[in-house]
Amino acid sequence: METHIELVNHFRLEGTPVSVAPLGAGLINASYLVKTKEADKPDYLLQRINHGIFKNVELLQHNILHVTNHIRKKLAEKGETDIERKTLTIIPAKDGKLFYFDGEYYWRVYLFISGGKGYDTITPELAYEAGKAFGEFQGYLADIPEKIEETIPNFHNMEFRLEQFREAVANDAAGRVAAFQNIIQEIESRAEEMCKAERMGREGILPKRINHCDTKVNNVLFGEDGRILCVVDLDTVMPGYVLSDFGDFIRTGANTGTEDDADLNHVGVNLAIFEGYAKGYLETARKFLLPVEIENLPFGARLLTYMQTVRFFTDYLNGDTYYKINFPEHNLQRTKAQLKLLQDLEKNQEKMQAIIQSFL
Ligand code: GN1
Ligand code: MG
Repeated sequence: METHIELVNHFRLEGTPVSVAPLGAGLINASYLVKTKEADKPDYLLQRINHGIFKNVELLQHNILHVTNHIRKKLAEKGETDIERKTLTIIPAKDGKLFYFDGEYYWRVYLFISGGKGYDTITPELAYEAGKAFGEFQGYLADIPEKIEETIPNFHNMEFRLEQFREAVANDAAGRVAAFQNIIQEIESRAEEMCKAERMGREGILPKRINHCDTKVNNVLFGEDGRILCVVDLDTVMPGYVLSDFGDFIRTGANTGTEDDADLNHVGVNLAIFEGYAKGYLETARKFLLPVEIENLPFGARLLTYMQTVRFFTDYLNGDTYYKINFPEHNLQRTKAQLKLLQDLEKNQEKMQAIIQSFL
C-alpha cells in the first residue's frame, strides 16, 4: 500500500508535502490534513472516499466540480475576494482525473482552507450566520446549468428509508429486533406523517431544489470574524426538499446535547438556536421559497431527526454496516438520542411555528 505522502504525490500539488495527519469527525469518509514544506505554498485536504456508499465516484467528483465552479462564479460576480477560502477547490490528479484510485480505495485532494473553524456547539449568533450561508448556498445553485444528479439514490427519501428499515426488521441480521419492539413502535407510529414531503412532491405542491443534504453544524467553517467562511462536505449536494437542509441543521446545531448523547437528559431543542438559524435562513432564502416550504420548516426539523433515528436504528439492526462506530452499541445510543430530540421537537412544535411566523 502506498503511504499518504505517495498518494498525494499523484495530484497536481504546489509545494512539497511533508506531513499527513487525520482530521475531522465525519462518519463516512476519512480526512487528512497534508502540510507542505514551503511557507508560501498551500496545504491540502486528502480524503479517502467511501465508495461503498458513493458508488459512482466519477459522478460524485463531477457534481462537486460543477457545484464549486458555479459557486466560485457567483462569488466573483458579487465582488468577493479571497474566493479560494470561500468554496472548495478540487485538485486534479496528474492524469487529469478528479480522483486517484490506488487499486483498492479512491482518493481526492482539495485545497485546505486555512483559518476556518468548525464547531459542534454554537451560539444563536453563529446559527444566524449559518442560516444565511445555507440560504445563500441554495440560492447560488438555483441556476446551475449542469444537471446535478443524486450521488446516493433516494438519499433523503423518507419512504425509501422506511423500506430499508422494514427490510432490516424482517431480516434481523444481527438478532437485535426482539429486544427493541418499543423503538420499532416509536418509528412505525410516526411513519405515515413523516412521508408527507414525498406525497406533497408527487402532488406537485412541494418543489425540489438543489440542496446540500448534509447541513450538519460541523459542515460550515467560520472565519475569525464569526461569519461563515465556507460550506464544506459537498458529497451529497443533489435535488431535494429544502426541508432537508433546514431540518438537518436544527437536528445537529440546535440540540442541547450531542448527536449520540449517552445522557438523554442533555438532549433537547435549543429554541434560541432555532430562532437564530431560521432568521438567517429566511433572510437569504425567503425570496425563492414558496409559502408551503416556509410553513413546513418546523416539520423539516422533525423529519430529519426522525429520518436520522430511522437510519441509525436500521444500521444497528443490520449489524453496523454503514456508519463508523466507536463502540458496539453506538448506533443504539445514537438512535435513542435522536428519538429523544424528536420527542422534544414535537413538544415545541407550536413554539417553532410561532418563531417562523414572527419573521414573516
Ligand atoms: C453522515 O459524513 P457525515 O458525518 O458528514 C451522513 C449524513 C448523516 C450524518 C449523521 C453520506 O454525515 O447523512 O446525517 O452522518 N452522510 C452520508 O451524523 O450518509
Ligand atoms: Mg461532515
